[in-house]
Amino acid sequence: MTSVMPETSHPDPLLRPGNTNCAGCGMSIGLQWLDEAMPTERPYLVIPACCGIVTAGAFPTSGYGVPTAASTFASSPAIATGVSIVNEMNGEKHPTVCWAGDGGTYDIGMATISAAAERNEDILYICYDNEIYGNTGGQRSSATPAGAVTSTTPGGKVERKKDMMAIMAAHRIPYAATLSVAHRDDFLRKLAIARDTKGFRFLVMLSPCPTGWKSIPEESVDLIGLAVRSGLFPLYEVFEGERYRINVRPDGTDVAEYLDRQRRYSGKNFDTPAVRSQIAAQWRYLEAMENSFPAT
Ligand SMILES: Cc1ncc(C[n+]2csc(CCOP(=O)(O)OP(=O)(O)O)c2C)c(N)n1
Ligand code: SF4
Repeated sequence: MTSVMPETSHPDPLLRPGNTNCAGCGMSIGLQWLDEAMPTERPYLVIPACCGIVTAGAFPTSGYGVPTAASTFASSPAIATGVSIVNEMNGEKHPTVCWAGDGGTYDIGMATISAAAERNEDILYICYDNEIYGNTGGQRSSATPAGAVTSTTPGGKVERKKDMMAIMAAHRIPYAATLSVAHRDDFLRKLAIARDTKGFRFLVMLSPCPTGWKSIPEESVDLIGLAVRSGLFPLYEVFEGERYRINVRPDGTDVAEYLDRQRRYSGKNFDTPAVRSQIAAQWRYLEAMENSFPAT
């Protein structure tokens, strides 16, 4: 079992104790590892409407121990652009980090993410993808997988999940990668690459959300481990939009082990064989990309 305890020794942690995150929330792990990856030049956060800004709480107190700007849904990469430029003008080395949910990334923030990526702004964009609009009651987003029951898809979502990594790779940004809270070393390694790379970097982590997924909080890390091992959530990196590296391959774990532990997949029309064939198709694509365009 992977240890999720952070090793930061900073006296004021990036994610302060006593915040409002639910038990078993993937954000809590991701934010602590972000802290661990940036012990000296600490990040400046820009966070749109999402659970992550609820975490900050009410002014003048904050759940964050680093400077944090709250933005509208659609504008976090635009605001981060300004923060990053002012940092550079002032000679400051603090990384500018957008921390956003899938609603703010796959849906409502798409225009400004695309614009900032195309300009190759010096921003580290991290999406914690819990596959729903979490803090407003669990509505479907374009990151919600087919078949998942949400408050706006009571019979299970019909459409498939949007492939945000492919979209970001198509912008030919310096670095894009997927993150798993069950793979701590891989997670921290990718954060270090992203920290040390200039330009627009995009990281997306599958973020367990017991509240929306109807799962057991204590199983959050194990769930993500199953998502990776079954091939449902591939861990891989894309450099400059054209060089691929797969980090973990499926080990034969049946995706049913992941699906069966979440009540959001208990809708009567849910089709596990369809998920298995989507996984197989996804892997044919990824293997072809890595074979044709390997990252050396
Ligand atoms: C333009 C706009 N539409 C809707 C809302 C209401 N709203 C605030 S947070 C939120 C859900 C955010 O979902 P996501 O980005 O996935 O983050 P999560 O809540 O899951 O952490 C919504 C719909 C808003 N603030 N602004
Ligand atoms: S609703 Fe989900 S994403 Fe939001 S704080 Fe709770 S567990 Fe985390």
